[in-house]
Amino acid sequence: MLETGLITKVNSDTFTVKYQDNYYDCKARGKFRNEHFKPLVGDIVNFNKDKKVIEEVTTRKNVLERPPVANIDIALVVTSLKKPDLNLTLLDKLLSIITIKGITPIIVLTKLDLLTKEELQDITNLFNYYKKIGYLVYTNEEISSLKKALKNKIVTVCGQTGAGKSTLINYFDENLNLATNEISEALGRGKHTTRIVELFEILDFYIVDTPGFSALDLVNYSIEDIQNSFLEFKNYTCKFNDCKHLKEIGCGILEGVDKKEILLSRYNNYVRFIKESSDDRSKLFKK
Ligand SMILES: Nc1nc2c(ncn2[C@@H]2O[C@H](COP(=O)(O)OP(=O)(O)OP(=O)(O)O)[C@@H](O)[C@H]2O)c(=O)[nH]1
Ligand SMILES: [Mg+2]
Ligand SMILES: [Zn+2]
Repeated sequence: MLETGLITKVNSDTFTVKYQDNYYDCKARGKFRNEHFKPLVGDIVNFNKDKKVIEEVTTRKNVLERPPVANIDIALVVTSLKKPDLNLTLLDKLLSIITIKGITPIIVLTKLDLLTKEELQDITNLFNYYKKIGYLVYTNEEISSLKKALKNKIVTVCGQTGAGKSTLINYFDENLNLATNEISEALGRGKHTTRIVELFEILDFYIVDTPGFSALDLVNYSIEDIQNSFLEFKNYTCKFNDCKHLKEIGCGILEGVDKKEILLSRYNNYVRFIKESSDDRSKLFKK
C-alpha cells in the first residue's frame, strides 16, 4: 500500500516525507539513482511508510535548481542592501529565472537599518521602479503583510549568502530558531550557515530555507524567455521582428532606455543575460 506525502527535507540521501502530520525518513528507490533522478523538497511522492521507501514522484509543477526545490508557488528574493551590498545583477537574474519558471517572485529587502537617510531615499526610489513595473516589494520589517501574501502557498527563499534568509524565516516563526551567521564569518569561511534544504510549516503556508549562493547561469533559457521576463519591456513596441534590442536604430526598447523610462541597470543586465545565454549556447556547438 502506497501513501501520498510531501517531501519536507532532503539531507544527502535521506528524504523526510510528511504524511498526515507524521514525518518518515525515507530512502529513494534504486531506480531513481540509476536514472540520475533526485527527489526534491516540495515533491509530492507515493511512498511505502512501513518500508520507508519512496516509489514514485508525481509530476512537478516547476523545479528550481538553486535552491533545489519543486512545486513552488512563491520565491522570496531576499535582497540585502548592505553587508553584503546590494547586487542588482543577482537580483535581476533571480527575478528573470523565477519569472520564466512561472513562479511568483516577491522582493524582500533586508538590512535597511544599516543605511543612512540618503541611501534609504535612493533605495526607495530604486524599488519604486520595481513596484511600478509589477513586482511586489516588502522589507523584512513588514512581516505581517508579508505573511498575508504567503497564505496557503509553498514558498522558497533565495538570495546571497548572508542576505538574511534564515533570519527572515525566524521572524515568521520565532519557535523555529534557525541558525544564522554573522556575515563576516559566513563569507570569510566561504561556507553557508544553512546546509540542509528544509520545508517548514508556518500556520497557513510552507517555507523552504536554503543556503545562499553567488552564481547562477542562464544556459537553458531562450532569448525570448529572457525578453519576456523583463516585465517593463511589454510596455514598449519594437517595430522590428525578432529584435534583440541590442543596438538596432529605432528599437522601441532602446528608445525607452534613452528616455530614461527603462532603468539603465535593468537594461544592462538584460544585455548581459542575452550574451550569457548565447555564449553558453554557442559552446554547445563547438567542436
Ligand atoms: N542589521 C541587520 N542584520 C541582519 C538583518 N537580517 C539579517 N541580519 C544578519 O545578517 C547575518 C546573516 O543572516 P542569515 O539569516 O544567516 O543569512 P542567510 O541568508 O540565511 O545566509 P546563508 O544561510 O549563509 O545563505 C546574521 O548575522 C543576521 O543577524 C537585518 O535586517 N539587519
Ligand atoms: Mg541561512
Ligand atoms: Zn528592439
